Amino acid sequence: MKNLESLKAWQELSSHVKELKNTTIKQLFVDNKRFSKYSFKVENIMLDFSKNIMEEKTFSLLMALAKEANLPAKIEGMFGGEKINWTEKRSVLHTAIRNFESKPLVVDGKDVMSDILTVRKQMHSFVESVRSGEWKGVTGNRIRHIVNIGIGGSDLGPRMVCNALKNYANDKLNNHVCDVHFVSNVDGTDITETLKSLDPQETLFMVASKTFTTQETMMNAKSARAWLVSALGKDAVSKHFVAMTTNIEAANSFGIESKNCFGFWDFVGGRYSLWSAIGLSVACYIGNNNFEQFLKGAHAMDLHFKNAPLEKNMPVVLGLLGVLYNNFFDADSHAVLPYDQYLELFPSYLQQGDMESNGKSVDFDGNEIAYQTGPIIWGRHGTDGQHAFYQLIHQGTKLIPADFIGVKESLNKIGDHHQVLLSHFLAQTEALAFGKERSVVEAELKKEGKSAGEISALAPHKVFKGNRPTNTIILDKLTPYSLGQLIALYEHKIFVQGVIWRVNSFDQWGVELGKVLAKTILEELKEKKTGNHDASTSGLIKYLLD
Ligand code: G6Q
Repeated sequence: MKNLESLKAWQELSSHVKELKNTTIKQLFVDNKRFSKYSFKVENIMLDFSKNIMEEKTFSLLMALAKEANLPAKIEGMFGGEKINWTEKRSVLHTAIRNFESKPLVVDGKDVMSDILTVRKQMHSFVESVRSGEWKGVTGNRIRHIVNIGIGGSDLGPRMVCNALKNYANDKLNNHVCDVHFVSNVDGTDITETLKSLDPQETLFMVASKTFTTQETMMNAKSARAWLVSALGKDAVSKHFVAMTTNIEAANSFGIESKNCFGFWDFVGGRYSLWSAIGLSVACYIGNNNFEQFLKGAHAMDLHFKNAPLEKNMPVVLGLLGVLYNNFFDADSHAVLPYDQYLELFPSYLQQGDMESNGKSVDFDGNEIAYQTGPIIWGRHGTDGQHAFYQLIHQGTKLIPADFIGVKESLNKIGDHHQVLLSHFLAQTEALAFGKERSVVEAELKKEGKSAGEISALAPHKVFKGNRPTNTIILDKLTPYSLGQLIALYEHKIFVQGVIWRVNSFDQWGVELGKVLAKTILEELKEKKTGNHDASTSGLIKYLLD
């Protein structure tokens, strides 16, 4: 197989971008059809990608790159259950767990859809019994608090979604049926602070762990069990603990009965598992109907990704634009800026989704990669981000492509809040793209009555060069369905980029080494020994032990 940099489209892009760098977004907007050319809708999500440093030729070369990289066949392969996670010999089927077509999907001679539907039903009746109050704690109380204990993929997704869908967690009386809490960090403060306000009689722990061996999760689960047992006795465990795991045996040994274990499978990667049993806390919080809508939204995006032509395929377009800046404009990072308070955790969720997937430096064939792969993902919800780091995006020396995500209709209509929020949402991408020229700055300063000396001293500081690329993504409204679409959109964007960069987006070997070294250090800390390390690590161990 040819390497990426020897592909025709890659080489053409490379020489084309040299010329493109002399063009600005402002110049490109001389074409007054640019918005209609470079924006489209998928159901209730609109993407405007016109404010990019991209000519028609750039766009067609990006599409050619996708074809030359065999993207359409790779998409088919993922949906069809091919073992595209080849370092772990696994299919990648998070799309199957949100599939609502009644067709079998055979993997290794087995129809995975029937297992998926069995767990979906099990989750459904469990959620019903918790939310109706039929599920009782050991003292006969109903459950008012759910504590999800998990980390990484078993935490970030459900945590972000519960936060984003708070508005859908209420019953008819406008009360939360049950509240949800998340404990992830091995730092004892996390569990201690969470449990402080909870009544064990009304608390249900959900141990979310694919492997049921993760140190942080097991430690937190054991501390939670000790807390519960000290208040309500040993028999309470079966009524106050459930597990979401592929390792039912380990959950049983912990004291959780099989009927209270919700299974999933190796073909669901941790950071893609929120649609599976790992989403149980979400389903309990927002109810079955909303959870089903959430899955259906993701499924709709799956169908779009699978069937839409590349040019009108939202994950494909976003993915390729990311490649353009990452590989041809030397952009190291990509900002995700949601203008909706409910999406405040979206950037940190996406950090794992993207960086753990594409933060790789070895290709399909095990060769060291010479080009850039996954960017640094970061961001914060607007307008808070504006008052924090936007200065650097506007006037710093780094090119930071950004996605602005907003909603047309607010879920909280108070006075003019939403209009003000939208005004900032729109103004920022306008300012980033078009900037403010020196002549305009000088004219303004003159009008303010500044002297010639003052004008020439101040003007350079007030100039905005512009030409900062952005995508604008607008949801009609934040609903379980549209959130499902949005998350799936980014999941597929990550996949597209992984295909172009020729990396396995579905393994995460890079998190292993630190875990292994920590085991040795833990023993040393317990035995008060400095062990055999480099001078710095030994010095630090000694410092902490003294
Ligand atoms: C995600 C990773 C990782 C994983 C956690 C928790 O893709 O695999 O973040 O989700 O390490 O693992 P367990 O669910 O097995 O506890």
